[in-house]
Amino acid sequence: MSRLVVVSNRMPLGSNPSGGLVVALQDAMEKGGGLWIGVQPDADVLEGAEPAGENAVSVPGANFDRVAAVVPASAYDDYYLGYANSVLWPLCHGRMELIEQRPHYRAAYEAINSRLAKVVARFLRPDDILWVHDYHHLPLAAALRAEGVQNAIGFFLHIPFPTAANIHAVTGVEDVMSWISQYDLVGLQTQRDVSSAMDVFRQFPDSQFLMDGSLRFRNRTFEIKSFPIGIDAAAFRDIAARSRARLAPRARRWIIGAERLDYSKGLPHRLRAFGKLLETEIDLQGAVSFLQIASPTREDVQAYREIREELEQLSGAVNGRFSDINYTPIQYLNRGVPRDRLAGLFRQADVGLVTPLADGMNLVAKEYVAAQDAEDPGVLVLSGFAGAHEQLGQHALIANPYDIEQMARTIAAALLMPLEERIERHQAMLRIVMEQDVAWWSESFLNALEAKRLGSEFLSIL
Ligand code: GDG
Repeated sequence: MSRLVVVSNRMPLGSNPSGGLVVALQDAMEKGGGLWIGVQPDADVLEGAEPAGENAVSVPGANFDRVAAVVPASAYDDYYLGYANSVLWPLCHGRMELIEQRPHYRAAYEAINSRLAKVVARFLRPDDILWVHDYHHLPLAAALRAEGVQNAIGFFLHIPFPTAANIHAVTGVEDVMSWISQYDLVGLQTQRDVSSAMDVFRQFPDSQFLMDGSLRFRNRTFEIKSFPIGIDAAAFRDIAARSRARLAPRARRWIIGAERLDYSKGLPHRLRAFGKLLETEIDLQGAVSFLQIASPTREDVQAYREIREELEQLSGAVNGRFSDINYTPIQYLNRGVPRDRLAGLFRQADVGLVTPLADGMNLVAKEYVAAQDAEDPGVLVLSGFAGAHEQLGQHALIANPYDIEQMARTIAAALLMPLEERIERHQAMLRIVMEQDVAWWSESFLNALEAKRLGSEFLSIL
């Protein structure tokens, strides 16, 4: 078993890191003795960090090794808020009008990845397999190859792959293709993303589609496949069942939504649909409330400040119109809540609204399903634009965020659904969420990557 080296922008911190990815990789890391490498702006203090050579610190205290590449804070902002979140994020989510391209963003993005590559290369052993995560690190394999690294390198993109038309919004698109081709295995969330990626490569004469399903771009052969990410479903179900969180008053019907306050999540559309529901279904006034948890994120980016204002205005307008002395239609929280509380709230809510405009997977959809009481489950309302639609779309109620009235009617149908149908749909979804959980996801990816490593080792013996 080779050692697993994971690279992601943020490294799991604390002595008992509990994020989904950490849980998923825990096993693999414990077996081979894992190493996790992240990026750290030099202005932030990392508690317990110890110097680990040039531009790096190590953070002891977890049951795998942790190293952070230390980078100048100003370059970090241009890389993280700039290129990653003002160019790549809107590009991948099809929000072209929000792209803000500046030459120094791109320069910082490449420079930080080169600097990170130097740190990674220093800690790497010849047999390690590397798994790089997300759009912050597209050029990392190219930078590692420039350092002479020949290890198998896998990449997983957590967000949608840009379409063949949209990709041209990014300056230097062939460089991006060439970055991607330096990985051995590229994992995407859905078949739809794989099709987009194939369409993108097909546009370039330097691409060749090989018989075994792999792709050749210039002198590199690699593979692009879908590996839909899952959640730690059994654990989430238990947390939800044990949680003491209560929606009050209990006599009322409850709809829930929870996400980072991101423009990709379709929150304004959802608030409008809820307003439309109360307007058209008069009986529901006073009888149903909507709890929307929207945790703040990337607030230094203009587009995020704007959507926050829009949501405050919209929720205020609906509440102003439909509130009564003992009734608040929308409870809008612009802050996060603890995980066990969130799980308990999911379990109590009659309807879970997951209606993004674009989303790689959307774990909330899966968590809502896992959290339900199987004997009296709530209804998942899902948009076709969430990656989760590929796995759950047959059994959820489908809402189109671009059709407010249709979405309002779908929420009404969810509230009216008889117990038998709720149980049937929930059972089907729960089976998928439990079977294709986060361990299944990481094992499938790592097995495929390991096969690549053994394949190229075999070829080098010949
Ligand atoms: C990216 C992709 C892809 C949300 N509010 C609170 C809270 N959360 C938790 C949820 C869930 C996680 O955050 C959000 O995950 P999502 O998948 O829904 O969305 P992104 O953050 O955009 O994640 C996405 C994912 O990567 C994985 O590949 O699915 O498509 O965009 O776990 O429960 N957690 C707590 N309080 C909150 O208020 N504790």
